[in-house]
Amino acid sequence: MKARGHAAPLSSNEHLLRWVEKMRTLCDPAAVHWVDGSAAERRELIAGMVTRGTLTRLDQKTWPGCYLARSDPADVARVEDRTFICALSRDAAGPTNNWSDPFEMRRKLRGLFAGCMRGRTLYVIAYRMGPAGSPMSRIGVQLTDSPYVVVNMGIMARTGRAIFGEIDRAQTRVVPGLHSVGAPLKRGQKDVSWPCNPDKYIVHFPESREIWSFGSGYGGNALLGKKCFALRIASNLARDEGWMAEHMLILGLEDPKGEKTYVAAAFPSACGKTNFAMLVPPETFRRKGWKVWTVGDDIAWLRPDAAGRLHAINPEAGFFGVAPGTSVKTNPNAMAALARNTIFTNTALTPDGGVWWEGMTPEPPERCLDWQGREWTPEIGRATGATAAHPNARFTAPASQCPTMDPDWERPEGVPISAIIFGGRRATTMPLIYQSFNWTAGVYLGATMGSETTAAAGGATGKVRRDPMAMRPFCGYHMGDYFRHWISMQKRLSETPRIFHVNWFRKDAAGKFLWPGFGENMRVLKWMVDRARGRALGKETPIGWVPRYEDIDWTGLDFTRERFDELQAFDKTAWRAEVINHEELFLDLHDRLPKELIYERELLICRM
Ligand code: TSX
Ligand code: MN
Repeated sequence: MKARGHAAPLSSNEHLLRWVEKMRTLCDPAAVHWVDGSAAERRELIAGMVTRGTLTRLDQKTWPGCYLARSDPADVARVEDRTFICALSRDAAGPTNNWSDPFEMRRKLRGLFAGCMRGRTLYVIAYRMGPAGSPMSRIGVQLTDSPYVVVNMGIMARTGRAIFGEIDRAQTRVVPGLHSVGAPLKRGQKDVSWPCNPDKYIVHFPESREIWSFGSGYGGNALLGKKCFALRIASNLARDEGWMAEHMLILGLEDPKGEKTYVAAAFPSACGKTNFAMLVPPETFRRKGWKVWTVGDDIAWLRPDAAGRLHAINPEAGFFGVAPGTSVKTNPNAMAALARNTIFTNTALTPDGGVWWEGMTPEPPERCLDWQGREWTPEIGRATGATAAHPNARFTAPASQCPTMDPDWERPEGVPISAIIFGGRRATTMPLIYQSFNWTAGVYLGATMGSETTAAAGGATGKVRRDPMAMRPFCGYHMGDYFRHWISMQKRLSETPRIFHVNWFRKDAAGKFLWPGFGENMRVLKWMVDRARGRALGKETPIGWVPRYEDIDWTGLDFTRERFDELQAFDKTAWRAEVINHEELFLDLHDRLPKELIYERELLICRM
């Protein structure tokens, strides 16, 4: 074992050393490995996982630096019902979070973690969320017994020796996170390829800024920098410190003059957020000089600068994207990003050592191994309904490999945000695009946004689920207080970003999508930028400002005025039901709901 060379601490921070020692004593691992982030270390970790069957090496000529992991079939997604916000008071967590008494939970966790790493190595990962030298960046330390997590964290965050150096130099307060797959090994016991525990706990202590994660090796449960830190803990930091931690992509729109306008956008799952973040403008736009630049695809940290303009950074360094549906047609930039140095999880494996997933190519391969390693053919798929890839199969790819990465994506001061976009998947009611009258009306719009559930999410399909700011599973405190924080941000800003709502998914009476979506969304984006820069007119409606047909650039697309009117139609009956539905969410939050939102609802009703 080379592990000896990694046993020496890479930090001299007393607090960190004491905490690592305390957790080592609790978890009782066979070895401790301080992650230096070197290429040699990564090679060793990967080689070990290939030997144990955790990773399968893909054909290195066609997929250089790429590997496939197959998870336990019971460890394939985030576990929202096992996710806890352990604030001192139940009320501080609010009705949208699972709450547990922090003292009781600590007792429970001490029991679960006692001896949980026996026979395994405890890895110490220092990671930074955010670019180097940014006052908006934050540091965390994750302890884990999963080498899969170490390698994925190495893609998703900035890790390694340099970050330990930052901890030592700045004596910064770091966010501690303890993670275990919860599968100790007895002496001589053979390991399985994907160890995990049926009993899962994803626990956050917002007051002490701690994360404890037990039993899962998968994505958002195990890569603690992402949902646990950058959203649930960071939303608490942001409220206390006057900034915002949001479930948003960030993109830059460059016009033919070379002027860039940045927008941040929040969508619930299954709306194609990653596709939007990497949008390819239509040919006619590209010829005129329009470009779309990617800053991030999932999380934005937003803060007013000294002049009161909202600036955003992407705290992440990689994409943890849903593979199914990703193709050269739907997202060529993601396909380029994942072509090398990528970890695939729960995709299918083709006979030539490549990966495949539903929607990657028009035709499925003649045969392959499915996400569980079983023989799969299109015939088997048709007969059993089994997909080759798991619907939540993922790629972990370095952001730097995305061809549309903005040259300024790691600018320490962030990028200035001119507009915020909310969206959802709605077959009816919601027009393609409208703009809120002002900041507070925009907060109402974000607070009441909803999306129809798809088969991929599990549960009933086609029902509207309210998902405020796409933060329902990620806000680490009371949703009513979160709305209040949003409203109060106006006071810190000299200029508020314009707020829009989009819906790419409206259907006609025959059940067909009215809007072609994908690159054509550029036309809508351009109107938003024109509005934000005071260059476009709008038309007032009861719900907000909308473009007239002639305000949109239609060159290169055959889209009639009649079709546009159908897409933008304000259906009074449908909106009645919509507003009544808003009340249901408000009832859940009533004791902490800002009165501004109650007034906004009244005004909306009056206008209708
Ligand atoms: O990602 C999507 N976007 C955003 C792209 C920048 N998808 C895929 C969502 C699944 C996660 C979309 N699907 C979009 C969209 O804008 N729109 C649709 C709906 C749609 C699907 C297929 C067609 C049109 C619309 N096909 C044809 O019109 C031929
Ligand atoms: Mn997300």
